[in-house]
Amino acid sequence: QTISPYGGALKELFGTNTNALKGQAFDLPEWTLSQRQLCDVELLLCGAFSPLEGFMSQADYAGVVEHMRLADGTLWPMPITLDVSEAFAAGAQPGQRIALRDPEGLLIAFMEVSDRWVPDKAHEARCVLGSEDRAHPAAAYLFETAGAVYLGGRLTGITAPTHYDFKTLRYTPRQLREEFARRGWSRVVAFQTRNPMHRAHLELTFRAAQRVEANLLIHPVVGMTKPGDVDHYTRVRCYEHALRRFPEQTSMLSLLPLAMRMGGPREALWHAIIRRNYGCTHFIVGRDHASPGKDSLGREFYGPYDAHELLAAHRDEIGIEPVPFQAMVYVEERAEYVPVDEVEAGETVKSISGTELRRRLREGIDIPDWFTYPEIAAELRRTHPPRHRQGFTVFFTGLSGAGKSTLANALMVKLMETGGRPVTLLDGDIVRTHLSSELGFSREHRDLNVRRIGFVASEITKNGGVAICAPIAPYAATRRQVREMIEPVGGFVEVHVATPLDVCEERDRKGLYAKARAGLIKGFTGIDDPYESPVDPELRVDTSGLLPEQSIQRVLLKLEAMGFIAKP
Ligand code: PPS
Repeated sequence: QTISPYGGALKELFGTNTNALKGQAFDLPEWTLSQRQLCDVELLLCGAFSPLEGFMSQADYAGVVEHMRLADGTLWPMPITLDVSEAFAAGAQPGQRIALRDPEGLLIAFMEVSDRWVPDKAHEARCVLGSEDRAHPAAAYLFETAGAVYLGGRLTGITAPTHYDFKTLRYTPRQLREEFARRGWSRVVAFQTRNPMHRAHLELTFRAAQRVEANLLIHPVVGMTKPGDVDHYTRVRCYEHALRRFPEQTSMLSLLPLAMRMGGPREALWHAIIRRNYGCTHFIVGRDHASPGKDSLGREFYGPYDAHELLAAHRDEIGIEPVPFQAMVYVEERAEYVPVDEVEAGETVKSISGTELRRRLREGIDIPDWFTYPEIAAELRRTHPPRHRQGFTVFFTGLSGAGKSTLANALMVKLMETGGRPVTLLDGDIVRTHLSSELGFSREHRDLNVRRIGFVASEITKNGGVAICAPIAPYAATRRQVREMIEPVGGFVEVHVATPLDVCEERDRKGLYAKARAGLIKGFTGIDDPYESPVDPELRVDTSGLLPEQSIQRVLLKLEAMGFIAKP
């Protein structure tokens, strides 16, 4: 016998005769789903969010926000809403049917709009997340990304969102239930994760399965997790390695295309309900479950065991058994992992935090066997090479004539001399010839120009190359945008070429300062257009009293100190 879905029935929402339905889409208002909405729709359509049959009505939403209950009283902790722009909402009044498409334009589902309202986002954030702090990723999404209007209504599915990766590991609730039945598994404990699995996680899941005498489902989230997490491609390869470490035929792996909210205890409750829909009877709740980390004042958003308490309080109602776990730590004397509350006085406890692991990867330092398995460490090293093998961007900024091009050219040559990584020069003139030939020097055009440079540099950096940029880039906000584009994919080194204006003007290699002073060129940087000096660049070089060799030496030393060039 298997566990019933939450609410009694699996609510699969696909329409019958979808070909005929598709023909009805052409004159309907069309909404292109965001990545997060696409995740929600995928899980709504396959029944993972049973008993929901679409995006929440206003009454369901209000009940969920206030006291975690749908209008009919069913416990449900997380709002599942379709946020849209005001402009789109104007044409989507209740009673209207709308078409939901993926970003490529594929028709995913129809929605019969039943409700349209303007949510009180601050209230939602306080009740659901416990905070309005933008350091919480779901609060940031709510205030900065989500549309102003919510639509509610039933869905009729046409096509499940397409995935090209790990197809054989993507079981729907129905498929997973069938697979459990085929294997003869009646008790299954699910492990939720958004991180690579190391020995602590293996020990924890193994103990959990033993404790409740169940088979194990590793059920990692591959939809959207916390920004900065290890990408899911790498993680899934790690999970596949991890799976081979379990006794054969006891465990399986399936991927969950969920968009996490990092909502701590409420999220844990939601995770448990979802796993029941997938046919699991037990659910592991660890320390800091679905934690968003620290708030903007450096305090934890939730207590480490808040999720344990909330699940315990509702265990009968959700019908899936929570399996609470303390953090697992390695005890050196026993050479094994134990829950932290079982450590005895005088024992030596070892652990490696996520931050410390990232540092070790970055600096190419040893990752010990007690922490993880060698094949998992190797997998992580493959996608997280040490800094001296990562891509990076050197972004020179400064006035015209400050020496940016000279430095950029010299740096390129020095890096080519060393070898190892492809180097691309994105000098101001090169870019303005090949990438931005139609642009002038208005604020808008300069911004466009600098953002284009940032985009190209980020692609180069992501692919392990070196991009050397040398625009004036006079505006701090735009430079910050470029940094934000590049830092997630590799190194970003801002070098302020801080040669004073009078020296630049004195040099006047291109005669442009003279023209600007004479009023022949308008809006010239430093003369009648602003240059906002970087406040906190990685390096500042004033080339006035220096030979090019001396200036470039400073840049090279900086790159070495930051780890981007291997020390000899
Ligand atoms: S920006 O602001 O970053 O988009 O500028 P950039 O692409 O680096 O282009 C600067 C070069 O264009 C020439 N030039 C001007 N510079 C500043 N202001 C005005 N109005 C202007 N008109 C033309 C100038 O030669 C700059 O080259 P560099 O190499 O910096 O001297």
